[in-house]
Amino acid sequence: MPHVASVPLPLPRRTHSGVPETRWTVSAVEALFERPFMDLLHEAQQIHRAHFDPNEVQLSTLLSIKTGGCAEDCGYCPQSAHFDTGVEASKLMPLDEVLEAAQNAKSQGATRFCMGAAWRSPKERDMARLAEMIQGVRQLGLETCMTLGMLDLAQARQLKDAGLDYYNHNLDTSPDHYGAVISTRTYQDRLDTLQHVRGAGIHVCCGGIVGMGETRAQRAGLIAQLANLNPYPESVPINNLVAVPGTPLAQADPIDPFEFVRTIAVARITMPSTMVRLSAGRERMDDAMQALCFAAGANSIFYGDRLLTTRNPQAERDLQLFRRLGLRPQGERPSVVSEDQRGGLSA
Ligand code: SAM
Ligand code: DTB
Ligand code: SF4
Repeated sequence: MPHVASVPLPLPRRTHSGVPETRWTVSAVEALFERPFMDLLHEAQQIHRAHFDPNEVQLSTLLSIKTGGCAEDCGYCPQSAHFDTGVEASKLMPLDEVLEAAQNAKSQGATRFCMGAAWRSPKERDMARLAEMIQGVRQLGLETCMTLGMLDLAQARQLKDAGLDYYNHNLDTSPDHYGAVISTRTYQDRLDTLQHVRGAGIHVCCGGIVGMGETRAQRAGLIAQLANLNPYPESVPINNLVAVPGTPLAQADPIDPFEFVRTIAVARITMPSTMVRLSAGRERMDDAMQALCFAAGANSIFYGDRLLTTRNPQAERDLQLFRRLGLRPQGERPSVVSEDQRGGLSA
């Protein structure tokens, strides 16, 4: 008989989508983390298959539209003005440069374009240009995402009116680890922004970072927070800390790779229909670890040679990995394996 470790039952809860959702206690999420690795992956893979094509991966490309000089003190971030990381501050990028980058992302196969700004929150004077960026990127046929810091409801509505599809705003870590990482904005500030984004009818992209010296219970605390958002986010980026010299977290101990894979699996199990994005930190992951992340239920990546200020795997390396694993970028039709791809398979 298959062995299933006993996990405290999640509590049923109200839903507004018609699909029953579950409320997760931190201890129930922690119990998932503690399951034998193979059992955990098996369950995550089953849930993944019930909701998605397991061989399809969604590709989002990032662009930093306003870099560095940020007033916040997020301890992981190379763009904070509080730390000396060598990142130079720049002004908001002109529209034509943004659209050129978006066109390149599309040509490389991305379906979503995520524009990030190193701001505490956007200023009124920037809103018109941000709206033009959203409209222009949409006209190219890409989904639009922005991450600009805190938003009030009026700002969220302005972005929605311009056509914004997704807004990324991360909880980053658990409430009880948060104070060790950031002091200039509160956890509640983040929850408020998420509510404004939801309230304006924009899809929510919200996740966090692991490898910031948190405990397993704190990783479980982050996932429980995300899974208990009602409804839970449409996209959940799971970042592995990119330890940048000059930031307070530069010397953080890297997380055990299997613990990272577990975090992906637990996100998949607790948020069955979300896009779980294998996010920052892939540059230091080998192909086998990334394959395990896809097996654990990740079905999206940041695609393109740069994240915001740090490196990401080259697009060609990702496509090669997809060929070896038989994964398909979302939006590409399933096809017979070509000669070219066979080359990749046998490489
Ligand atoms: N300034 C905006 C904000 O913080 O909301 C948007 C950009 S900010 C860079 C977006 C997210 O990137 C952060 O919330 C954090 O989760 C992630 N991030 C930033 N630096 C990172 C790093 N060194 N490693 C992993 N993730 C990072
Ligand atoms: C997210 O969760 N990760 C992305 C995106 N949302 C904006 C950012 C990762 C940034 C990594 C450090 C850098 O390149 O500056
Ligand atoms: Fe600023 Fe965002 Fe970096 Fe925090 S994560 S310092 S808000 S750019």
